[in-house]
Amino acid sequence: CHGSPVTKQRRFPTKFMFGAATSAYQIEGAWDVDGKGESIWDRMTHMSPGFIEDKSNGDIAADSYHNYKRDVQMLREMSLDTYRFSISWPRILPTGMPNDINPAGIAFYKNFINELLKYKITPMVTLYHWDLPQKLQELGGFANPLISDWFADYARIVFQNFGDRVKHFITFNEPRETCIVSNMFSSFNGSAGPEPFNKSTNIVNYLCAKHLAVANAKAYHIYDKEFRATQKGQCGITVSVDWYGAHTNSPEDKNAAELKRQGEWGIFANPIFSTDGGFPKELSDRIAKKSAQQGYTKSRLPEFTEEEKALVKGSADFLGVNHYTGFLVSATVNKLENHVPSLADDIDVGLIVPQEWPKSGADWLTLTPNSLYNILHQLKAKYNNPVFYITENGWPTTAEFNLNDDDRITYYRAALENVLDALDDGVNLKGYMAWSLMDNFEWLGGYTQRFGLYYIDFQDPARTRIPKKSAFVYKHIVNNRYLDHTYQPESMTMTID
Ligand code: PNW
Repeated sequence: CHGSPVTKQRRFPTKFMFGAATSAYQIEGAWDVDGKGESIWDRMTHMSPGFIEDKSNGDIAADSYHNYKRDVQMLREMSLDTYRFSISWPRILPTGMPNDINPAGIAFYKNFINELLKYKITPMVTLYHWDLPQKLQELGGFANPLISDWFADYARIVFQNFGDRVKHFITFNEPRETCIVSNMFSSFNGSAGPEPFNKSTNIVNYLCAKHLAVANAKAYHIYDKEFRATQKGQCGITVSVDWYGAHTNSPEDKNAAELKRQGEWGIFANPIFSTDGGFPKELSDRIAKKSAQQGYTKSRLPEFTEEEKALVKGSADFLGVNHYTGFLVSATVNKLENHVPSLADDIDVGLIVPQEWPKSGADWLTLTPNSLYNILHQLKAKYNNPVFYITENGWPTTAEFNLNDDDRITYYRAALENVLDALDDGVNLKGYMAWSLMDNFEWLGGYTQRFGLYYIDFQDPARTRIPKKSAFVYKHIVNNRYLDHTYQPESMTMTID
């Protein structure tokens, strides 16, 4: 070969879907307006404000219930193809049950979806993003196996009402956070957690993992049998996947890292996406052994019956991945001192975060080199390359007013470079959604952690949205389908192209 090598400019495919994501409780506000029922997050923040960093709640949040047209305008400003948002179960079914449908709730989402479609923005709808109807929690929530029927009934109502215009449904956002972390976050281990969340971590967590998998499967099969032929859409699930690498090359550390992966995401993805179905074998063996040592007559991890296994296997059209960060895993260093039965104790490994990984405004999140590429690579190999969407990815800053969010820009550029690498590798990745469209109620962090591409002052009654620098950079990437690492916006004035 002669001549100077020409490096081909890598581009995102024209059909690749770029978007942004939010969830109902974090943005909508209007917590008791127009017939909405109470959710567990309404109850918890009202009853136990001390558990929230700034003692705030989502009563008003970004007030998207009243500002949804402005939200759509922001999506248009950034030229985004898609918007991932969630439906509040108690807004459309105030008691959680299908006998009582709130017409104002249905109307709100219809108007909102129509507004998106008017501007050719593809809605991607999450059915459950943690705001369980309080009435269902009082019946045991995810500890009760009937949750799968309650969820299936709710899902049918969502498909019936919105499936003519929504072609991408996500049953659950992050089973790990629903069952393990937010039941409630692991530091509440034992009895110290806030009402009304379930408390016993060692049993409830695993019941939830199973019941949620069955709930997803029932909803999926309803979509498949009753709606797919006419609506022609897809129904998937979103799992949170951090990257876990081995701390050293020792076989012990490599095994520890693999076991950690199975405990963090295999437990939720394996029953649906593996060829064998069921929980990951090594993990269930481990939990059975630990349970026996602890004197239980049965494993704390409830196995699926053969019938359930078959129902759950293959019950998703795509794997949505929320990815933020990574850790190194050790079989010997930083191990737990507290041996209260729990998933963490069952796995029993140590985590290490190297000093040189840049820190964010949240203690759990660092910029971990190549983590997004690494997890896609692992998931592709493990589950035979299903259709993927990155349904969340983002970087938190602190609450102070700063529109020049260069650290967020660095994070997004690194992540999108990983997306291009994954596409080069043949990963079946169809889209990428930034978390989040705007600053919002960050759960236990309240309004102290900001993930938005748009800034919001939560003291301002109008909840004015102001684009951060990252919004301009993201828009430039989306418009050009090209990752320019040096681009700087000329001004901070947004327009719609
Ligand atoms: C996701 N972790 O939650 C949620 O889906 C969003 O609602 C949330 O706002 C966003 O990430 C940012 O936190 C996670 O500790 C919460 O690893 C915690 C973890 C991961 C995801």
